[in-house]
Amino acid sequence: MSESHGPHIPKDGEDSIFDKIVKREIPSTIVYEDDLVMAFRDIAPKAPTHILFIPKNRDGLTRMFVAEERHKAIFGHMLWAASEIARREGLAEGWRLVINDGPNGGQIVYHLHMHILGGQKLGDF
Ligand code: D5M
Repeated sequence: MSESHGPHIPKDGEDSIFDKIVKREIPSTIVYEDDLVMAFRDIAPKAPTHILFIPKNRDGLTRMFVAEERHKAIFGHMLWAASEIARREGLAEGWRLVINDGPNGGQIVYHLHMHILGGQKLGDF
């Protein structure tokens, strides 16, 4: 992450941390990639399997709250990609898909992303 622990909000025209991962300017462990999404292991895993996946083209999607009609297709694709990544990771026993949105949702990186968590029985929340 960046040096600060505050939110990471890319300015207009600037790359987010996750854009830099897409461009391979920041190293990551990529577990899945297609034309539209990229998935990589979370740097601070909260479960034995903790994967983040993102739209490669942020297209204004800093957070879920700002989604527009044109983003419907990428959301559909991301849900399909989640199922594909879960299968590749062998998560047949179950897993969780999480989106942290905005300050109260605990969002740190303002490039829309989904978390896949699994590999153990997850606690209630
Ligand atoms: O969580 C953002 C997540 O992004 C948090 O779990 C850490 C992860 N992170 C931050 N930087 C990196 C890099 N460089 N590689 C992998 N994972 C990273 P959220 O609270 O949903 O915004």
